[in-house]
Parts: sequence; structure tokens; C-alpha cells
Amino acid sequence: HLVASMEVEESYIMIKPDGVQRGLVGEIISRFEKKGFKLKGLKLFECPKELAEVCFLSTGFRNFGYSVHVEIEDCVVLKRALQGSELQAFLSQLISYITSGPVVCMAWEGVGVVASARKLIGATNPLQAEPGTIRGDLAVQTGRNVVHGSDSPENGKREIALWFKEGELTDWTPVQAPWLI
Ligand code: RTP
Ligand code: MG
Repeated sequence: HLVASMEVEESYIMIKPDGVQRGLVGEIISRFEKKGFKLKGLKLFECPKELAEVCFLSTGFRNFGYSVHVEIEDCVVLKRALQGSELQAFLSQLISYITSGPVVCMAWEGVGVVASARKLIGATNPLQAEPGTIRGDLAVQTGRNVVHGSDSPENGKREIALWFKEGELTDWTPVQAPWLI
């Protein structure tokens, strides 16, 4: 069985401030819930500036994909164009965005959840995201793309540890859930 050989993973999914402000929390959560992944952590949270800085300025800007930019055509341009103070300005815009209002932090578990969640979310630029994806259906601007999803199982674990405290995560066993296997 293909499925049996795949790993159970965790992904950190976050509804960004624009998603909360626009009343899309239920809509976004339901996409992951209906897909069949298991919710292990959920909170409404005002991200402190320090945490945003950790996310975007050190390891986390990698968490949020700076290293990934090399692979994305659009972003190669971005990487070339943004150096020194321009890069600082871009990062501080990202920090202002993510601290501009409450976010919804989620930990989702499942087989292949990291890649699958990114498919459900769609391309970084919502105008290029396929219809049927969260960004394809609900967003227009790259800088207001409503949701974050981890880009690797390693980052999934790391981001969950960064955004949740111990005791905020619940490991529960679904009573009867053949659809989760
Ligand atoms: P995310 O990390 O939020 O799930 O998004 P992603 O993987 O699809 O994209 P990533 O390359 O990791 O970029 C992280 C976030 O930075 C903002 N961004 N703006 N103006 C731009 O060209 C640009 N590139 C990235 C977006 O908010 C993106 O989601
Ligand atoms: Mg990313």
C-alpha cells in the first residue's frame, strides 16, 4: 500500500491577519478539516513583534520561505532586487503585516499533510493560485495571501514548537476514522 509507506507529519498552518479581518476563519479551517487531517492545536493569537522578528529575520525568514524564493521565478527577481536596506524594508513590511491583528495558529497532523496543505493553500501569488485552492478562491495580493503553511515536515515541527507552548497541543485519538489512515 502506497499510503502505508507514507509518513505521518505535522504542518503549522496560520490564518494571517487579513484572513481573520475578512471573516474567513471558518472557511479556511473547514478546508483542512473536510480534507481529513487531524487538528492538534488551535488558538487566536496576537503575534508579538519579537516572535515575528524571529520568524522573518533569523531562522524564520527561512521558515517563511526566503530560501524557497530561489526556486520561484518571481522571487528570483525579488531576491536580486532586494539587498541591504531594501531587504530590511521588505522584512519590516512582513513583520508589520503579521503583527497588524490577530492570527489563528493551527497544528494539523496527517499522512503527507505538509505537501497536501500547500496544495490546498495554492500558489504564493493568489492570482496564480488555481481556483479551488484557498488563495485561488479567496485572495488577490501576494502580500495579503490569507494563510501560511509549512514548507517541509522539519519546518512543520519547528514552527509548531515556535508558535505553541507545551500544553496547548492535544494529541487525541479519533473514535472511528478510517478516512484518516
Ligand atoms: P507562506 O510561507 O506564508 O505559506 O507562503 P509561501 O510559502 O507560499 O511563500 P514564501 O515564499 O514562503 O513567502 C512567505 C510570504 O512572504 C510574502 N511574500 N511576498 N512580494 C513578494 O514577492 C513576496 N514574496 C513573498 C507572502 O506573504 C508570502 O506568503
Ligand atoms: Mg513559505
